[in-house]
Amino acid sequence: MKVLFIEPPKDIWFIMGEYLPPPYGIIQLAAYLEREVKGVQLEILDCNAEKVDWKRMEKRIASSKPDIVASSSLATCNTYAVAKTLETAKRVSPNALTLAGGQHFTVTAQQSLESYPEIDLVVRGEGEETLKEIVEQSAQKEALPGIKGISYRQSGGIIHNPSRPLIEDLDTLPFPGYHLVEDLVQKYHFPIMAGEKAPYALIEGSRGCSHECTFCTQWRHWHGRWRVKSPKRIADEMAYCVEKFGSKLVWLTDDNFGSGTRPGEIAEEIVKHGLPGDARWFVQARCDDIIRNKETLPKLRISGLNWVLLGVENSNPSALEGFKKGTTPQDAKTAVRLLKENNIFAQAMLIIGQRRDTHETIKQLREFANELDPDLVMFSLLTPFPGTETFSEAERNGWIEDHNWSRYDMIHAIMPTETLSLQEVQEELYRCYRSFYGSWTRRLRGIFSTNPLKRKVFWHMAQASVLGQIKSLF
Ligand code: B12
Ligand code: SF4
Repeated sequence: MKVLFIEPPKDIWFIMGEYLPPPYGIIQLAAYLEREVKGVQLEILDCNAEKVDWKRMEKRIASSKPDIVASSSLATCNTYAVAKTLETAKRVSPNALTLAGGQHFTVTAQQSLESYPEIDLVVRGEGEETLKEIVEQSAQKEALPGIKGISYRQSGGIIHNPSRPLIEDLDTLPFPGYHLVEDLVQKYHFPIMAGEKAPYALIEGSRGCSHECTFCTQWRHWHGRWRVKSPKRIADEMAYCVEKFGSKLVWLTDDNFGSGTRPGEIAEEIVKHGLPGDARWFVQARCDDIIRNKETLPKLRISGLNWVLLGVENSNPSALEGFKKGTTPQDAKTAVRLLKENNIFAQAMLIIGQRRDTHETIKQLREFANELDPDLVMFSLLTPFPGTETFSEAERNGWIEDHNWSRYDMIHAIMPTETLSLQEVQEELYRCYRSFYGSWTRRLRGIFSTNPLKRKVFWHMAQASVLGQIKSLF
C-alpha cells in the first residue's frame, strides 16, 4: 500500500514576506502511519519546497503509482489548490483513492463532495486514527461504513459517518515526521522571523481552544476542547528540531498558549535542554494569558521565547463582545507593555470589517493601534470562514458578497458592513496599514531601532512594498 501525500503549490501570505513553511499536517500524519501501519510505503511531495509546478506534479504522481493520494489545505484559501491536486491525481492515476482533510474540508464535507468529484473521501477532524484505518482497510468499499470521521459518496448520495472521538493523550503521537522530508528541512525558512537562510520548524504544543471566538475555526474543529502535550514533550520536540535539523526558530503552533503553571514548566524544560544560544521560539497567545503569565515572562524569555503574536482583535468593547473574545482594550495595552518590558517582540493582530464598522470606528482602531504601539501590527479583514459563527450569521443574512474561496485569506474583503461597501472595507484595510507603517516617525524609529527584529520588519515593510501590494487589492 503506497500513500502519496501532496502539499500543493500555495500562494504565500505576502504581508509576512517570502517564506516556505514545512507542511506540518502532512508530516504529522505520515509519521503516524509510519509507526502504526506495517509495510506502508510513504512518499511526500512538497510542491512548494521542491518547486514542482502543476505539470511536473502530474509526472510525479504518474511515476509514484500511489494507492492513496492525500492532500491538505491548511486554510480555506487553498481549497482550489487541493481540488486541483486531487483532480490531477484522478486523471493520472484513476485507481488511486483521493483524500482531502483539514479544517475547511471538515466543515464543508457535503458541499466539497458535491462540488469536486475528484475527491473520494473527506477525512473530518483529527486525522491520525482515521487515516490509519483507511490505509489498513485498503479503503475497501464495504469497510467504509465502519470508519468513523469520514464522508464519502455512496449510491448517488453522500454519507457522513459519525465523528471520531479525539485522541486523549497527545504525547502518544509520534514526533512530527521531519525525517520524512529530510532533504527539504534545510529549505524551510521564514526570513522575517528567523533570519535569512535560517531553517525554521513548526511543532504542536496543543490542539484546540477552550474559548469560543465567533470568527475562529479552531475551537470547533477540535470539538471545543483544549488538549495539551506535556511541557517535557514540547521541549523534547523543540530540541529535536534544533539539534537534529538545525532549526533556528521553532513556531509552537498553539493557538491558545494558556496560563497557570504550564508556561513556566515549558520554559524550565526548554532551559534544561540547553538549546544553542541562537535558537528561538514563537507562540500565539491571548492578551489576558500574557497578563496572567507576567511573572513567568522573564523565564520564558530566557528559554528563547522572543516573539509573541497577540490576538488583540479590536479596541471597541462592543466589537470584542460581539467576537466573544473575553478580553478588553486595556488587556491589550498591558500585554504589549509586558512583552516589551521583557524584550519579547510584540505582534498584534487586529480585525476590521465587522458589521457595525464605519469609517469612524475604523479610524478609532487605527488610533488605538498607534497608541498601543506594538513592534508589529497586522490588520486583517473579518472573514467568514466556514465553520465559524461569523459564517453562519453572514450566510443567514445574505451578507457574503464573495464566494471565491481563494480570496478567504483575511486581506480580501468578503463582506460589506452596514455602512461600508466591499470596496470601502478593502480601502480601509490599506488606510490601516498606511497609518501604522506610513508614519515617517515610526518608520525611522523602526529602521534605526536597537531591536534587530524590529529593524528587519520595518525594512521588510518598506522594501517589499507591502503597502503597495495592499493598495493593489482594490
Ligand atoms: C502555522 C500556521 C500557519 C503558517 C503555515 C503553516 C503551514 N504548514 O503551511 C503560516 C504563517 C504561513 C500560515 C498562513 C496562513 N494561515 Co495559518 N495557521 C497556522 C496554524 C497556527 C498551525 C497549522 C498547523 O500546522 N496545525 C497543526 C496540524 C497538525 O493541524 P491540521 O493542519 O489541522 O491537521 C490535522 C487535522 O486537521 C487533519 N488533517 C488536516 N489535513 C488533512 C488532510 C488529510 C488527507 C487527512 C487525512 C487529515 C488532515 O489531520 C491533522 C492531524 O490531526 C493554524 C492554527 C492551528 N493551530 O492549526 C493556522 C490556520 C490554519 N491559519 C489560518 C489562516 C487564515 C491563515 C492565512 C490565510 C492568513 C493568516 N492570517 O495567517 C494564511 C494562509 C497562507 C496560505 N496560503 O496557505 C486559519 C485557517 C482558517 C481557515 N479556515 O481558513 C488557522 C486555522 C488559524 C485560525 N485560528 O484561524 N498559517
Ligand atoms: S481566536 Fe484564539 S482564543 Fe479565540 S477561539 Fe480562536 S484560538 Fe481560541
